[in-house]
Amino acid sequence: MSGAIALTRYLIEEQRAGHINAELRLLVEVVARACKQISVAVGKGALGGVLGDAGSPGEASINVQGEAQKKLDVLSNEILLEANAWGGHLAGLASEEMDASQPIPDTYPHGNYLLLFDPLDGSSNIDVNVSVGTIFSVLRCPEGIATPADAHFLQPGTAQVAAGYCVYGPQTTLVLTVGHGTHVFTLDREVGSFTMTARGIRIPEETKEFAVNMSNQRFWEPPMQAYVGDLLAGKDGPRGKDFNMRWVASMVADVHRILTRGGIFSYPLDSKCAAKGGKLRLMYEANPMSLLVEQAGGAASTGRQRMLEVQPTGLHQRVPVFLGSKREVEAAEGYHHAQGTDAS
Ligand code: AFP
Repeated sequence: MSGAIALTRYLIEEQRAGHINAELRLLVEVVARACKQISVAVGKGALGGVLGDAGSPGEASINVQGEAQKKLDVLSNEILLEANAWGGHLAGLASEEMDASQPIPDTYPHGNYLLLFDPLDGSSNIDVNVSVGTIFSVLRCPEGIATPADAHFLQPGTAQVAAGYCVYGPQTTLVLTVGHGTHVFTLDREVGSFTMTARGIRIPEETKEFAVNMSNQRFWEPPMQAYVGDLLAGKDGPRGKDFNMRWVASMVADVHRILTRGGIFSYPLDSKCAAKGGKLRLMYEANPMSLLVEQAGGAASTGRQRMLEVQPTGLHQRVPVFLGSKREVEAAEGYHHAQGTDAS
């Protein structure tokens, strides 16, 4: 692709433009390099002995979410921890696979940033060769805090200085924002580096495609029942157009499709996950995806509130999620506001 630039050059240009500093540039480079390592492991699959559950036979290893960990969940987490420990850009990090946040050991230099990540999103798809991914979010460490604790990570999504995901599918694709648009980089396996393949992507404001786990329909709240009911009613219904549905069950893959051609992704509140506040995690799933979507002209909401303005109360907090094409997210919010019950 003529004019295609490497990730490194893009980040240097952002630094020259004063959008990021050298420390953040190097941090993003370190995360990207870790994603390349994870891509190799995922690509090997059974040949690398990395499929299946972690833990010993009959004794699954369970993470803080109460979910059985896959070998690749654990391996991806280790790769990101190791890569980011010695770089000198971080004061601390937090992961879907770890109960508490982890300050950088004193044996290494400390930096000014906090990194949160879902090391391998879409675990239920690992063993069936469907796209999975890594999602990350970068915050500033509060001034004067040398050893950050969980509370220092509890900053609203608007405070993110960078966010991205890497999807491990037919291609390995890194999608990144440092607050100046959302850009796509594809891993050039021959060169071994990420090359920009789309700059400043824009999500169409309107769409005819929705993504939701329909098997949860009977557990949904009335606003969601009404909203999806009208989508399914199609052109003869109040929406006046037919909608198609997609659901990969890997948020990275569903959101990548939406960033590429539009659509709405939702994981609403339902009576199964209501006690937890939702299914998806705010700090390392909803917030980074919401920043990427907003930077691409889309919208992201809990159904009742702009996602990036949610004040976090816990590292592994869960929230209802609606994101994608602006007008469609506004439509979904309309159904929730109309029924006025505030669940957020
Ligand atoms: P796992 O990583 O535990 O597979 O969860 C994936 C996920 O968090 C997100 O990537 C999907 O959108 C969603 O859960 C899938 O949920 P369902 O399994 O209920 O469809």
